[in-house]
Amino acid sequence: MVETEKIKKFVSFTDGAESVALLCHVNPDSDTLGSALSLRLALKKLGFRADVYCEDNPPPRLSFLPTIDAVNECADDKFKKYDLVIAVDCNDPERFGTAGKYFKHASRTLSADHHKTNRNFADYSICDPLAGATAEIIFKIVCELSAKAGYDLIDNEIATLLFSALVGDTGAFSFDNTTDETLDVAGKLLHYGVDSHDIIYKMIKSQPANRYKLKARAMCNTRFFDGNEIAVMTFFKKDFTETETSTAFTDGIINELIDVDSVKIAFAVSEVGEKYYKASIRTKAPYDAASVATVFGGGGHSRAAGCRISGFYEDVVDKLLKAARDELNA
Ligand SMILES: [Mn+2]
Repeated sequence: MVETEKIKKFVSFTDGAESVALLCHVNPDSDTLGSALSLRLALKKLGFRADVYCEDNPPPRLSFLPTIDAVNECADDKFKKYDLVIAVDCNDPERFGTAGKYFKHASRTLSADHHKTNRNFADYSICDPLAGATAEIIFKIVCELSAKAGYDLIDNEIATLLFSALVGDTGAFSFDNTTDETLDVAGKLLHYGVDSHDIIYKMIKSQPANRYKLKARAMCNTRFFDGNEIAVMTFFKKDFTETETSTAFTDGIINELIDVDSVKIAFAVSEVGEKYYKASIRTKAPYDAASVATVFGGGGHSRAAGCRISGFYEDVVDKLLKAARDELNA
């Protein structure tokens, strides 16, 4: 849990600022988007210019998020030098991708994050690896902004954005990163009329037909190793092409693989370029997904992490298997 003093110090960095850029990570998920967009709304209520940037456009399945169209809406403006840049849910400046240009030009920089691999790259950072989502920290920041303003800034849109972020990062409160604190924040957000059932249905359950077809292919492509303790599912280029999908559609499919009883470490490998692959990693406790990802320069959380690897497909799988075996035997 983040100490109140740290939240107060974080908020004090907004004093004297007029313009704020909020930066999301590449391949944005509901946590980075919901956190940035909710903070944007709160800051706008207080009279700031507040803009959200992300290298990639939000995935279609998150199009229901309130104010999602605000992402990159100022990307064509000449305005680049913000008084303050806040990185949201990013463990490393590399995660900004092209949006990093705003970070470089900023007078002051802040970071709010929950990755234990956070590299402490901003002028002031709050990183709580025990937070289920960065949105838990953003909720406290908005509460502190409210206390300073003398009225409650949170409304249904802000609450919906934060709640969606919690749902995404905790698998609708089912992963082991869900704490009493997570549920406490979620409960408070419900007071603002958040439609929790609708959000969980849209984020976890409903899917377009082409994602279902992509999932079916990935399941057929799954290989099990070491007495079914390690498993690798693969999304090849042709799977994306033939189902008219993209890597944005793979989100969450790997969770079905780590839910197989015997599987301790699961990989979802996506072919993203010529001899270039993106790997998502899921583990069951006590095996650490982030330490597997770190072998390849990636990062993430204890149970969920990711990395990128170049090479021939079979070599990539061999490298992942070696890293997984090292983790199982560590
Ligand atoms: Mn997150």
